[in-house]
Amino acid sequence: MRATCPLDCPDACRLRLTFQEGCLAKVEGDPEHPITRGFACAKTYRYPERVRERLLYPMRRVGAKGEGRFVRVSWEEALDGIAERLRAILDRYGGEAVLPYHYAGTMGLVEGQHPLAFFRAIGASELLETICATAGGEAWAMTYGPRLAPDPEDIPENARYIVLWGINSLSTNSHLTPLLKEARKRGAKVVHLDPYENATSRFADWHLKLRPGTDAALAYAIAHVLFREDLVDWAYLERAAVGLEAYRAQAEAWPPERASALTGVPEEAILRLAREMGEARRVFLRVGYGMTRHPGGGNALRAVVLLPALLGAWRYPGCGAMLSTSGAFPLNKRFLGGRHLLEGPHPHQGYFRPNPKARAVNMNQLGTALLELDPPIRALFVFNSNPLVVAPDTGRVKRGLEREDLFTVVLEQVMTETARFADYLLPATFFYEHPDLYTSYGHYYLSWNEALVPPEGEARPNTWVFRELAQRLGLEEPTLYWTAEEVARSLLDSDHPYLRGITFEALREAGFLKLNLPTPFLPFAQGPVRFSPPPEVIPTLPEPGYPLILLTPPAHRFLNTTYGNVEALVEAEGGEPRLLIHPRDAEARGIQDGMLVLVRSGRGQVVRRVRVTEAPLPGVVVLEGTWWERWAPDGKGINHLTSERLTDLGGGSTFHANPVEVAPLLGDFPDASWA
Ligand SMILES: Nc1nc2c(c(=O)[nH]1)N[C@H]1C(S)=C(S)[C@@H](COP(=O)(O)OP(=O)(O)OC[C@H]3O[C@@H](n4cnc5c(=O)[nH]c(N)nc54)[C@H](O)[C@@H]3O)O[C@H]1N2
Ligand SMILES: Nc1nc2c(c(=O)[nH]1)N[C@H]1C(S)=C(S)[C@@H](COP(=O)(O)OP(=O)(O)OC[C@H]3O[C@@H](n4cnc5c(=O)[nH]c(N)nc54)[C@H](O)[C@@H]3O)O[C@H]1N2
Ligand code: SF4
Ligand SMILES: [Mo]
Repeated sequence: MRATCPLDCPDACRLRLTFQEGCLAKVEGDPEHPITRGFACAKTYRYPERVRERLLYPMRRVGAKGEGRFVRVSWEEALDGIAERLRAILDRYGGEAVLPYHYAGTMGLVEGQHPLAFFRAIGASELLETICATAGGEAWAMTYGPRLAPDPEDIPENARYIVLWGINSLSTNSHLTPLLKEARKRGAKVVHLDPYENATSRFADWHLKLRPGTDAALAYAIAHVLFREDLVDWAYLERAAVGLEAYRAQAEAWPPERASALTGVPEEAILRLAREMGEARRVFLRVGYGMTRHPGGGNALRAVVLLPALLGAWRYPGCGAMLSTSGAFPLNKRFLGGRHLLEGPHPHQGYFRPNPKARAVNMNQLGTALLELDPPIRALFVFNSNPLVVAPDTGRVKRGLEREDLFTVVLEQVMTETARFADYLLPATFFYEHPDLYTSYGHYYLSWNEALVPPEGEARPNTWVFRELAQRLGLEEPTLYWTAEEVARSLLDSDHPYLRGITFEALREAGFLKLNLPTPFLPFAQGPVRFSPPPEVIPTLPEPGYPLILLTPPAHRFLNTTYGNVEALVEAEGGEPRLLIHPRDAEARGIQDGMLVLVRSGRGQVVRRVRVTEAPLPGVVVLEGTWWERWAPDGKGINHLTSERLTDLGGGSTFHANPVEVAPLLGDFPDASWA
């Protein structure tokens, strides 16, 4: 039986699933899917082990918040209890006292987005979904408009120079790798730009290490050389570029020697990179969200993705820049998650009402929202997310979740560290137990999953829970009660040529279908490409007392915190989170390989074991993976160190912009109250 992997990963793989007595026994990649090509990833082969840890019944808290003591209750009791408490809060304080906190535990549009219809129908506070992609998204929108990219399937035949910039694609976009290998066989060179050496650097023909947050300066220096040596494609720029003059003036100000001093990249390397790109022209640039997780991340991304435009790379199939392919899916999202309810004004819809002007809460500032918002958040619904561990500034998030007057409902598949704070904890289904529609942000296939087996225990889909609650509150909004199929039919209700022939029936029959893209697919071959306003250079700087910059990128074998409880994967990642530090920085602090150290930021401190390695640049320390708290020597996750600071564009997260200091841990572990 087949289904699409629901995880937040650009690959959106098609999987072959084997069940034994109704239980998932084996997961493999579908050989018939042109991107999946018959292999899953190191993580998803272990999905059956993840399932063994699942929650099976609704539960009510009996211990203190966070303690994790619950009793089993019936669904009736849980839903009645939640509805009663919610009604009291809505009556007394109104909809804005309620906040949904959700992200991409599943990328399925039905179980991921449609639950929002419930919150919009009661006029809840809106959550701004900014934790991952909005800085990049906004930067892309300013520069190119729709989030389109070359078709990855065109890369091998056409791309002659491949630049992987701020992305560890061998770990985070692993189905790009076979395409890169094929391109390389045909003569393409692969270059990686990243502040530390990782799997992708080792795969690449050439790795350039640059200081975090200095990408815009490096991009300008490349542009400087391209203009100076007349390697730009004037014919393309004349028809496609908007606002080139102001940009060119900025590039003038960044000769390689100046950029070298800021970025740490040797001048000769900048010259060589610019010349090689300029001579190749058929450049495929894969940018990740890595460089966007900085105070100047939006501007950095804009500066970098303009480079293929200077070269006219968009004229060739498989060439140009790829941030995401998501903008190609022309779905009709008007009713998804009750978006239409935000359009207002609304006729009376029963007792509780939508509120198009409901206040918005940036999900990167959950701690502050729970501790300081006025009027306060009184009910929090968490689903498809693990905020205690993934949101910045865990100290504040934890204090928020500990509030006795906060009513917290968590819908989860497993007992996460967030789930332990729930007043009611509700067991969610897995992707093969509920139907759903999937797009992708790394390729152009749309897919549909059937429910392949009945849910185990008493697990239920998110949408089922919100339907039940809606009924108990007497809500009348019809989209709340739509089945998955009705949601999917509404999404596919579009005349866009990319969706021609893709009916619900056809998609259900085939499982996955490629969008009807024009061939050859040449987005932005005619522009417009907006060079103005010229991107700003906003470097990430250390702070007094915190001279090192900590990066916290993904681990190869976890997907955010998903899989972080699967022992085999935890073991393969080394059993505990480790801080990578350069020998020069280690020596200056009397730190030796394998020691425990205290890592401090302006937010808090954690204890970690170090690995002394030349992988990071001096001045940069790296901790791969958003590990569950329980694996850390001090039981504290890495986001105790990160901040709620937002990016320049899109209100995004700044997970790679952490000024810290590191010192050997002397004596006992620090008291938790210090932090
Ligand atoms: N195995 C695995 N795969 C995943 C995930 C996972 O957790 N594990 N997460 C998924 C999700 S939700 C996402 S959003 C994507 C994220 O995947 P990516 O798009 O790859 O983004 P990041 O992993 O955040 O950053 C990638 C790289 O950026 C580097 N970096 C940090 N700061 C800078 C900088 O200033 N400049 C440059 N040039 N590089 C910098 C980091 O060192 C890191 O190697 O991956 C998805 N895929
Ligand atoms: N320091 C640091 N922090 C980071 C990052 C980083 O690089 N560094 N990365 C950030 C990024 S890019 C992202 S995208 C976020 C990700 O943050 P999250 O979206 O919170 O991702 P996960 O940690 O994987 O948690 C998803 C949860 O959803 C649950 N889930 C899955 N499917 C379903 C379902 O159908 N129903 C319900 N109810 N639950 C389900 C899973 O069991 C899992 O516990 O983390 C961010 N946090
Ligand atoms: S996590 Fe990504 S690479 Fe792994 S199976 Fe899922 S979609 Fe494919
Ligand atoms: Mo993400």
